[in-house]
Amino acid sequence: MNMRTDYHISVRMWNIQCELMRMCHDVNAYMKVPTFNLTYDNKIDYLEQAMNITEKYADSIRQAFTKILEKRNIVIISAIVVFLITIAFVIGKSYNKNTSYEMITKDVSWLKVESNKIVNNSGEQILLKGISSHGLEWYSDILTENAFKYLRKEFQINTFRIAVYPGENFNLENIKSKLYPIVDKLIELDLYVIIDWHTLEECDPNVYIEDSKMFFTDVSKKYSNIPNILYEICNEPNSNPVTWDDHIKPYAEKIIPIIRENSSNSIIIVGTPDYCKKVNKAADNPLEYSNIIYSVHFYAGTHGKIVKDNIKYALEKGIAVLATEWGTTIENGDGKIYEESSKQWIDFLEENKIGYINWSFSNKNEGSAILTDKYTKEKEQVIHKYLTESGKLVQKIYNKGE
Ligand code: IDC
Repeated sequence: MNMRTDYHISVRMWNIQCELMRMCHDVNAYMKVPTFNLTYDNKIDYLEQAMNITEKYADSIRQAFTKILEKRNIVIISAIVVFLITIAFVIGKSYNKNTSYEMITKDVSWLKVESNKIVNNSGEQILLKGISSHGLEWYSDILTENAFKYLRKEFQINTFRIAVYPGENFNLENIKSKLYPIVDKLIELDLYVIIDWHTLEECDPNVYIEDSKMFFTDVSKKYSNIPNILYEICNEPNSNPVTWDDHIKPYAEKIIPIIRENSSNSIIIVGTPDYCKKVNKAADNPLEYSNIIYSVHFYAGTHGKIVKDNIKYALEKGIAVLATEWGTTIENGDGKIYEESSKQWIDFLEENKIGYINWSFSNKNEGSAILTDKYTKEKEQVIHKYLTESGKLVQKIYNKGE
């Protein structure tokens, strides 16, 4: 080994020891490793001492570095968590800016009728609580995703009903192009959807039965085996001589198999005589199919004890009942609202575990509409400012006064 090499090794050792000392100094706070001052003159002494120190404290130093590393990991993990929370907050803010109304996810499952109860696939009794559209033909533009999110959050609905009016001007393709995007949105939002064939003025649902067959064939094919969808095959059969036994039941027996062929498990809702006030008539001669619900309708300013008694009778006979339409006004859907009677009705239905769907989510200038006629879909971010008296009452009742 010549002088040059010797010198070179010394310098390398010197560098290594310096590095070790620096590290010792770094961990000093943990380990209380002795430190000492270094001058050029005492470098040989220092080297020796440094070696001794390094050996002596080797284990302690290792542990100390592990601690530093752990500490650093905690710092890094904390930083990542803070970063993610910040990102989530920023995204949440911008999401809220766009939609205003947070989406709450609830479980939709296949519903089943067991005697007079509607149960989910865990066997729990389910109460369908919702709002109905006005005619899809005229009021489809306000049926927007944000409006549904709003109703879901602020009215606590789990169901939305869409009314499709048959009639001379009925156009299947046109209706499907309006209906499907709306139903798709409702499914995405985890809501139950009642597709309502809104018979009314024709009194007897058999009048437009051919259109009804085509409509339900296509819709049940499109939503074959989707648990969200419930089919309401006739809104309000009415007037003399339209009866359950001779008109409504035979009509139902033609439509139900069409739907069941495409979607065997779906719930089918059938209207009852006299604008759905006589659910007792269906109870006396029920359909021989499973998963059938019979509909009852009431308007708080007009109907009371008689309709409630018909409901009790039907439940006692063991059929399932759903109020697929109720209004806060008298039965013409207009004029003032009846707060007390509305509350009593909903209490009665809740006690009997019967679901209820309010008429209607529209901006038509009439007492039963939920929105004022100043509302347009462009106002969906501030929809709450356009609630009518009826809308406010329904919201209060649906939120149980909260
Ligand atoms: C009403 C609408 C109203 C429309 C009228 C006739 O609110 O704008 O002019 O129908 O088409 C029902 C019916 C439902 C009625 C509602 C209120 O199912 O279509 O809507 N009502 O009259 N049964 C009892 C009351």
